[in-house]
Amino acid sequence: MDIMSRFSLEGKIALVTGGSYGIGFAIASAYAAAGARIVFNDIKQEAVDKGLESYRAQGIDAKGYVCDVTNEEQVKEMIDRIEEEVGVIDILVNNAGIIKRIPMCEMTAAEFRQVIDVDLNAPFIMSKAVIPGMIKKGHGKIINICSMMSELGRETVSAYAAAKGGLKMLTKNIASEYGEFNIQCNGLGPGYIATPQTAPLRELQADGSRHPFDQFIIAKTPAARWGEPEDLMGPAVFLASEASNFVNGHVLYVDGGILAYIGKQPK
Ligand code: NAP
Ligand code: GCO
Repeated sequence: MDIMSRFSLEGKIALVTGGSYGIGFAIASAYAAAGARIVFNDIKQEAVDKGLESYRAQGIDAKGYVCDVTNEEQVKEMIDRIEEEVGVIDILVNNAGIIKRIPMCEMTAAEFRQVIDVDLNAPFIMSKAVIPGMIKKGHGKIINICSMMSELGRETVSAYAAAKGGLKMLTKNIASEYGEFNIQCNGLGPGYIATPQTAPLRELQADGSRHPFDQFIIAKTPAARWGEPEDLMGPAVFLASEASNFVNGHVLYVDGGILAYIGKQPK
């Protein structure tokens, strides 16, 4: 048996939201290497253009669309355009996300809502838009980018944790409601990954020492390092491929062991 063919994405169309750079870009690059046709969106034309350049530099003929994933009208238009210009989507990665690191009692309701809108409402809007096509096609894969904050809280990230906790349950509900149509919906839960989103947590201090949070994460991670977007490629391909056709409603954590570890004891 050619077991590796079960990991192939040949002939599949994959849409990665917020895929111009960071984790989304790494996942889309891995999907292209596994044979998929890549489509991505970003909120600004310049980000889409930058993303297209980065994909081209890797020899990937991606197609980019400007779309704010929180805007249901824009999402509907984008999906209609993709179906017309590329084809019906087989794989959706709800990757687009924001974070606001503000002590909860100093956060405004508008700021809280903005994070919930991008990190939770948008995956609902995006999934609702692609599921009908997947049902017609007889298969589909939805991968929601969750987080350590789908399981744990920490100071200043109340909105983000609420959104990512909700995203874990939305994942389980989509799996429950649409599993009978051969649609698998799973979460991918990255640990602490070195991307622009976490750059503030890794900034060198004025005295050249590592950021306290950087040192904290190293002590909390058995792998004793930050993750790289590349660490997510294999797990993401698995969840998008036939190899995971009986995996549904699961959140696959790719965290170097953080969730399993109490943390390095002080010397
Ligand atoms: P990032 O570097 O901040 O990239 C986020 C992407 O989402 C950007 O391309 C951004 O576009 C796009 N985006 C934001 N709001 C959008 C909207 N309304 N519509 C369309 N696109 C939008 O983040 P990242 O670190 O790659 O993280 C990607 C995902 O992984 C997020 O869901 C994040 O919560 C999650 N995650 C990250 C980590 C980590 O340690 N980095 C760990 C666990 C989970 P613009 O740049 O144009 O705003
Ligand atoms: C933070 C970080 C984390 C990571 C990621 C961890 O401020 O705690 O940004 O939230 O982004 O979600 O899995």
